[in-house]
Amino acid sequence: MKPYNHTRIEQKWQKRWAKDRIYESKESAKKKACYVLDMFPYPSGEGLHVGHPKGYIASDVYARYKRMSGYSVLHPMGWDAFGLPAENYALEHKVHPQTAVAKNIARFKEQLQHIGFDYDWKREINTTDPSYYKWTQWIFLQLFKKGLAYQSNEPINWCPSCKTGLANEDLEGGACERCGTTVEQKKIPQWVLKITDYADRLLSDLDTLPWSEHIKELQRNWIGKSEGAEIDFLVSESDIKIKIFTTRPDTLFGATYMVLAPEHPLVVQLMEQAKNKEEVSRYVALALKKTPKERAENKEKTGVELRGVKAINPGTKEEIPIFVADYVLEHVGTGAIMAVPAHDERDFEFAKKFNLPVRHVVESTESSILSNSGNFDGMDSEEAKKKITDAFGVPKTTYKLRDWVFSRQRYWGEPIPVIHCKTCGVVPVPEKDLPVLLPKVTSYEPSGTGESPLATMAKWVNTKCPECGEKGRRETNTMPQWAGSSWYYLRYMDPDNTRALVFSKKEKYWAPVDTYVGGIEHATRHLIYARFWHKFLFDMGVVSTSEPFQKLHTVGLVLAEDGRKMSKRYKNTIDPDDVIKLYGADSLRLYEMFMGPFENTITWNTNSLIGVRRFVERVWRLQEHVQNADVSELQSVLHRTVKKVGEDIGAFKFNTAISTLMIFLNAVEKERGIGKSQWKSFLKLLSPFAPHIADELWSALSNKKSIHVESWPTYEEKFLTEETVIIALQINGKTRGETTISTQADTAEYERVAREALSERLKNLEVVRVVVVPKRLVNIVVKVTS
Ligand code: ANZ
Ligand code: ZN
Repeated sequence: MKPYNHTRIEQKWQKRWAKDRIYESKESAKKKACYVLDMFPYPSGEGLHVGHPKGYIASDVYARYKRMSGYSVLHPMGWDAFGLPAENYALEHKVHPQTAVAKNIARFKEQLQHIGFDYDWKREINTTDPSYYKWTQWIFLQLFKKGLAYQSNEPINWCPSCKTGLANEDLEGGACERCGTTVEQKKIPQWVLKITDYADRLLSDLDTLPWSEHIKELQRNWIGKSEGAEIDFLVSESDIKIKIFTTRPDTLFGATYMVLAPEHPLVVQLMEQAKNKEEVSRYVALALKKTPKERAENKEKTGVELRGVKAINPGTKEEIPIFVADYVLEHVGTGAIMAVPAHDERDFEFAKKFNLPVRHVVESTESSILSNSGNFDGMDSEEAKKKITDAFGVPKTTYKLRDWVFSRQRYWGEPIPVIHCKTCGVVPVPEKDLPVLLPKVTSYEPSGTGESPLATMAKWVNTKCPECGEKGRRETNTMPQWAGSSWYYLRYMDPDNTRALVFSKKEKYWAPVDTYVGGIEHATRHLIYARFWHKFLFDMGVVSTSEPFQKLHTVGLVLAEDGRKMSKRYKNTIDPDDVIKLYGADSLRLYEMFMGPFENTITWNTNSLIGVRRFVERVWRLQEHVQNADVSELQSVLHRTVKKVGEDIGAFKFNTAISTLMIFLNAVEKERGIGKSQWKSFLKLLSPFAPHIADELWSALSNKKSIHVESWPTYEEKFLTEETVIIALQINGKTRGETTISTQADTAEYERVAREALSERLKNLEVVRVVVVPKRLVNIVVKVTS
């Protein structure tokens, strides 16, 4: 037997697989499709550390299992390469982003190839390829034509450090998710996508998805649907109306004051009529200086009354005071509220501080019943919501989800394909002129003025209006990083198509993605954006399913050995290439799948990796003990292993699948031998996890074809029955019979079986104790009567 040389074996098989093209995906009339997808990586300059491939290994194991189970499998890989990180890396290292991206991709690809994945590299995509982003731009044009992409001048989140506008999804607690800088509000012309038009479907279709409740809840909260009413309150002695949004119209009669957000347009107007104009304007100025985060974290409520100005509660017809306070947010509801201190905690705090009346209008008994509410007294609160809305307002549904701010004032992104013309306005670039190429520039530093660096490229910017032929200016903003990743999974189905985004026959074959694997951090951004675009493409008839991804598995982090996140910054990253050199890709793969439940965060442990490597070596040595005839003692455990490993892989329970393989190996070593056909089955079960050694040992059996195109072993029910042993049954040390019992039985089961078998003899005897010798005997000790 040759020594186990993982490097030789792994390089040999990686070459062979590529040469024989065994992983190429084909549409096949005879086979069902199974599309297995990884969230594609951002090719950063740091390369991969051992945490990154955990999800890729899992999807690889699953894809291999599905292929062997008779599916035509699509398991592609590509690069999400536009966006800020690539551009910042390029700026820092003084190379063009395109050069940096090409270099980083080459490095990533090399690392991935060493791990032995079964990707169909013929389908590789790169979001920065013009042949790819042509279709990203095409989707934008369709959105524009359907009125779902519009220009806005509303103030948006602006990161002064990244020098670009950001979407709400790009913030974390009011700060730029990328660099941590507190964002400002800035008025710059923006392109915005009307994702809110899809809010209801994004919400209700969650119920059709077999995703974890946790992820669905994250999305539900992000969309944040509130059902309620809009009610107008009249300002006394005027015809000014203040429109409020409430989820509790049933509490209208308990509204004892009103509050306007400091930014509310009526504040300026009403301030003029107030007796304390100076005070109000000072308060407003102060409030506007606070960051959204500071406002959200406001411990002590602040505010100022518009003295001398009153509103009329349409329910009670009473005059109530109006306040300006920053606990009311400009872009929630209408930016104005009716305050009901008796039933709303925030209002209550405020009312206490400003000494405002608290009026209870809903008494919670068995159900909630109205009081102090005129004609509505005694009514159930659910009914009252409807009745009061009918009488005083209109039903209204609001969402926390905002329209998607879609333009960035940066260089490294897809140009937005429109032309501005003095006469014709905004004119879409004709589809035949796509892609609008991102021009090569020498300086791509962000200008910081709110204009993209592209704006300085006169030659590129100045063009002809496609409609009137007069002078036009190209849009100089680019798309956000999330654009290319919002539809990439479709392109893998048909990556070379020059005439369509995807040929519908291919789309119908592969869609939807069967299993999608990636990080939980994408639960509310990428996964909402992609679902939005997908639904839009569904409405356009481009895709045939209303949801893009069926099963979704989130991968748990791999922490560094020191327990911290792996990061260049902490100098605690481990390069998979180093692990592969020392222990082999098969050991790395097995270890990452064995380290614990897939979705858990787990600390890297080199000793455990070495333990896994020993398992691989034991498998290697087993080839010496293969005999022609099956070892009958192994039949039952083998069939149980086949069943368990298949079921576990299907359920992403890789760690228990591997321990089942380990238990089987123990059984083989105990028997000191394994039959050839049993050995073949075992190698197949091992092959998704350790594809190289499996193929090496498989070919040693004179098999010509790769194990990875073989079929998955099947099990027979009749072998699944548990193993049994025969045990002696004794009373006071004298054998009185025997019986069979499962080898898995515990002491209680032994005792139960023995008492039952000897029940005739034990009649009228007093049992003192029961001695169990597992797999040998049960001795029942009884009181001896003379
Ligand atoms: C009266 C009321 C009585 C309210 C009550 C709640 C409880 P959710 O459910 O989170 O959507 N609200 C409305 N616009 C606001 C704004 N711009 N800034 C801060 N708060 C605002 O919250 C809806 C409730 O939040 C609304 O219903 C309103 O207070 C408040 F017992 O109206 B409610
Ligand atoms: Zn024109």
